[in-house]
Order: sequence, then C-alpha cells, then structure tokens
Amino acid sequence: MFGAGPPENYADNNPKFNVLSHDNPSLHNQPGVPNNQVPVLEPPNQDRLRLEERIRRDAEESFRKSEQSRHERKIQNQVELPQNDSFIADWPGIGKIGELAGQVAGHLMGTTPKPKSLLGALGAHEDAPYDPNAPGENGKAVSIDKDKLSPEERKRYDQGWTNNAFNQYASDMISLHRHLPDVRDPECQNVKYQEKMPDTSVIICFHNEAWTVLLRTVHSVIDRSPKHLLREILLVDDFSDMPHLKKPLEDYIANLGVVKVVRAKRREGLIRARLLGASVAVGDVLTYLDSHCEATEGWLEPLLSRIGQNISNVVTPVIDVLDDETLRYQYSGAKSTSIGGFDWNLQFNWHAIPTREKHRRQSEIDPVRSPTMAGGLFAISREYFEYLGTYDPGMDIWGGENLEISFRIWMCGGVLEIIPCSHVGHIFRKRSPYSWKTGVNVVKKNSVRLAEVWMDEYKHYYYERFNNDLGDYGDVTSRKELRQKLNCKSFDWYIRNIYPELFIPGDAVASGEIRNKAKPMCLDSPVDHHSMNKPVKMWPCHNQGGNQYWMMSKEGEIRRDEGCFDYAGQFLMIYPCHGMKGNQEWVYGPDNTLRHRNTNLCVEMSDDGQKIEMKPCTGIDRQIWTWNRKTQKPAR
Ligand SMILES: [Mn+2]
Repeated sequence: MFGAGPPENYADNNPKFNVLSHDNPSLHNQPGVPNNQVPVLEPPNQDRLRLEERIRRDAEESFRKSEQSRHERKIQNQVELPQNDSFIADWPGIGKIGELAGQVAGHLMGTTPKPKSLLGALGAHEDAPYDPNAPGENGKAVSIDKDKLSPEERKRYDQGWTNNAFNQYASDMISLHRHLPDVRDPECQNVKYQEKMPDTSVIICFHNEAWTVLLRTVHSVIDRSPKHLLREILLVDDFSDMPHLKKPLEDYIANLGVVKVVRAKRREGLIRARLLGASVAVGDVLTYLDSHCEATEGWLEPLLSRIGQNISNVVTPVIDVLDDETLRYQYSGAKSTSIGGFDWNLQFNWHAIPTREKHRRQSEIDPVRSPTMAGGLFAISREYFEYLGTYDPGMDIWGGENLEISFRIWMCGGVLEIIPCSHVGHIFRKRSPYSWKTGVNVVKKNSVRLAEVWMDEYKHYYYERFNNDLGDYGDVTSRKELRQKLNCKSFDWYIRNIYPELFIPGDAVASGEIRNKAKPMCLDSPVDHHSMNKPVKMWPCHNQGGNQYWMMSKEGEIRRDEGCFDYAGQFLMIYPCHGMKGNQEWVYGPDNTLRHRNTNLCVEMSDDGQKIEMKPCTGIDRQIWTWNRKTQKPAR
C-alpha cells in the first residue's frame, strides 16, 4: 500500500521489525497481561538527601561547564559522513509477563581459581597452552569452508546459525580466553586514572545464549578488569530453556568466584531483566553488557573513572563489531567514533561526531557527548540510576527504553558520553533467532510512552507517522511526576543544545507527496539503510504518506529521516544526508521544477512514466511537480 519497498510507518506487524537493522528483537507479547510488576530497587544506604544534593551539585557543575564551552565553541556547518550503519542493540523475545522473582546462584567474591575444562562439546579450551595460531586468536577471523565439513559437522554448523543468528560453530572453535589486540588509541595507554574509583557490578542479561559466546563475554570481563574494580558479574537469565544454561552453567561459574546467576521466574524481557540485575547488584556502578560481547584491554577503567569524577556522567564504551560469521574483532579508531541520534520514527541511529563537539573537545580521546545511546552497553552509578528513576516500569520487553533514558539523562541534568578509550566488541546479528509473534507492537507502545512524557510538542512529529493512532499505551502519570520532581528541562532545550543537527520537520519549506503533472505518479522510495545508493522510483500516487512523504529542508535537501535525494551524475538516488549541500542541494522553483543546483539538470519522469531521468530543464509537463509548499511554519 505504500508503493515500492516496505512502508516506513509504524504499524503492528510492520515488516521493518522482521528485518530490523542488524539486531532484531523478537517481541512475543501477551496482550492484556499486567505489566506493572517490576522490582523496586533497594534504597541506597546513604542519606538520600545528601545524595540528591550531591547529584544536583554535580549536574549543575557539568551544565555550567557545558554552557561555558558552548559559548566558546565555533559553530561550523559541516558534518562528516557516518562510518557505521545504524543499528539497534538487540533483545531476544519474551514469552510470559508477570511478577519478577529471581533466584541467586553461584558464589560471590573469593579467590578466582582457574576454571576446569568442560566437555569438548561445550567448547571450552581453557586448559590448553597458549597458541597464537589457535582459531580466532588475537581477534582474527575463523574461516570455515562449510562444504568441506562432514555431514555431521555441517549439521552442527547449520544448527548454530539457526539457533543464534551468528556462527556458533566458529565461536565453539575459539578459546574462551582468546587474546585480543589492544585496540585503544596509543594515547589511551598513557592515561593515568585517579586512584580512588568506584567499583562495579557487571550485569549481563541473556536468553538462550550459546555457551562459548556467553562464557567468552564473562572471561573477557574477568581477564581484562582490575580485580579491585570488579565487584561481581551478575548473569541475569531471562528464563532460558537450553540445558547448558542450567546446572552446567552454575557448576562452571562456581569456580570463577566473582560470578552469580540470577534467574527470572518467567520470561521478562530486557527492561525488567536489567532491573532484576540492578535490584541485587552491590557495586557502586552498574555496567550493562549484552551476552555476546568481548571486553578489551583497559575497557573498564575509563568508564569508572568518568563516573568517579561526576556521579551524573552516564557512559558507554565504543562498541566494536565482532563479525557474526568469523568472530573477527573489527575495531574503529577514536577518530571514527560515532555518536547516537534518532529519527522521527524514534529509531536509534549513528552519526559522525559533529564539528561543534570536535571543537569542544581538546583531544581525540576525550569523552564524546552523545544525544542518545544504543542501549545495550553502558555504565551508570547505581545511586544515580535510582535517582533518575531507573526505567519506565510501564515499558515492556524491549525497545524505546534507550531513547527514554537518554532523553531523561540530558533533560534532567546528567551527561551521556561515549568513552573513546573503552572498547567492547559486540556481535551484531542480522536477524533475530527467535520467532516473531504478532500482537501488541511493544516498541510502538514504549515509544508512545516516552513521547508522551518527554517530547512535549515535538511528539506530534512522531505521531504523524501513524496518523495519530496512539493505541493503548497505559498510564504515564507517575513518569510525568518523575519529570516534575527532577525538575527536568524541556525537549526543545534538548534539541537546541544537545542535538541541534536533528532535522526538524516543522522547519521544512515543502512537504508531502511529490506528484508529476503529466501522470498521477509520485516520487517513491524507502530510506532505510538497505535503500541507500538505490534509485528513487516512480509509483502511482497513493496519498498515504509512507515512502511518498518527502520534506524539503531550508538547506535544499529533499529528505525523509536520514535519507536524502542525491545526484552524482548517474541517477537520482537515496543517500545518507550529509548537510554539505553538494550533490544533495535542490531548488523547487516557482515554475514547480525540481532542479539540481550543481548540475542545473531537472528531475524528469520518463515518457512511459516508469522511471526518473535527469535532463536539461525545459519545463515540459514531465518536469513539473506538485508539492505542498508551506506558507506558515508551525510553532516549534
Ligand atoms: Mn546485542
């Protein structure tokens, strides 16, 4: 119904969620089941008033500094192209929702004996002497010619992919203690951190995770974290049913000393599993990791150091890519660090560091302020997390919680930063290994909740995407009270100060479908990352927005979300908006032609009405386009 390509609008069963970015949550939900039963965090032992005062003081101090540097900063209108595709941290689905109750197994603290080797079938190799040529050592790729496998091996290989959406067979060949190269920028190795730093509980939530991937996450943390800073590792099991995650896991971690398993009594989903972990954590800082990660040398100190400097700093490591097929560790240098953003579908995305932020910082390894975080990997003071209101308990399972906490951090006086000296590898999956059950669109419900509470008048840009059909999003009264109690700033403040690069639909000079005069055909294209570098198409006008809804920015871009019309001499295509005009600058003339500023060519519908050509401007009907010019700018 939206023409070429999948529709862009949110809707239940939106196909976008079946092929979502790299990591795809599967959102099994049971409509109508109460969702208000979440664990309440224990109040911290310290005097609450003193804590709140300290947080407020820290927050004011950091805000004062930020204002000061903003005045000093040179604003330049230049953005570099992002290095990474957009992606979203994943969460594997959920079955039942209900009361949370956890059971703690394993042992706390104590010495850390060398773990005993498990059965070969479980893929443990830790008793073997170090061999630099072992599979995957030093972060190298494990390449498997699957056609050379025996029928039995081939079956295991295929099953590994089916179960996990990554190459479990390759992972099982790699040591649980494999070495990784030191991927930090050289300057990071010389940084001296303060002596007194908060310690941390590392919280790893999982559901049916592969043994070697989960345990390599655990060992990478133990092996590469200073002992005195690692208070505990909490493995939060969100109701897995794979046998290796039952007694074998408990037996294994019993030898590690520092690891505990916390079991949910039923399927809870990411948000409540994280809260369950927080509710039993004892460290000063909560450090959340996904269950398919590998921490690198020096990953922890810069995170904890930053929180030690200011309790209202919330920090994330640089998330590097662990290849889903070869488990190769692909790192990115500090220069190409990406920051988090979002679009008006409230989808998280990545951007290059804006010039204003480059100017604010003194060195490539300074923390980078980020408007949002991907959500899976971050560290936050346990006390500050509670002060800030943890997560919205009315949110279910997965999705939207990362933007919600990001907005809340910034608007309520905190700072959200990416720490270039801290690197953690993460397997980005291209699909979810868990099946999709239709029902309530949980991501939409969560996103409407956050829009209602935090986005003020800007929420309408999101609601327009689904014709203001908000659906049942529950009661948000308590979250609005939280916002009031914390005396948070407006969303307009957030946009202007923290994310001024975001395109505001209200600033568009034209919007809606772009209809040809010769035939009722419209310019049509999706703008997701699969659509980049692909031609814009002609499609019968359907007047339903979606892939035919375009906006013209003041800078002459024709865009939707992060996708812009771009002409580099071959054909009219969609390309990530870069804000540098060039191939993306267009003129919608008074004669209703669409002219490419650089080449002076006009957008023309082909004679048969099937495609788009770039031709010298002649003003024939096939070059005339009807597009709604806005005469009045809506209030921001
Ligand atoms: Mn993940």
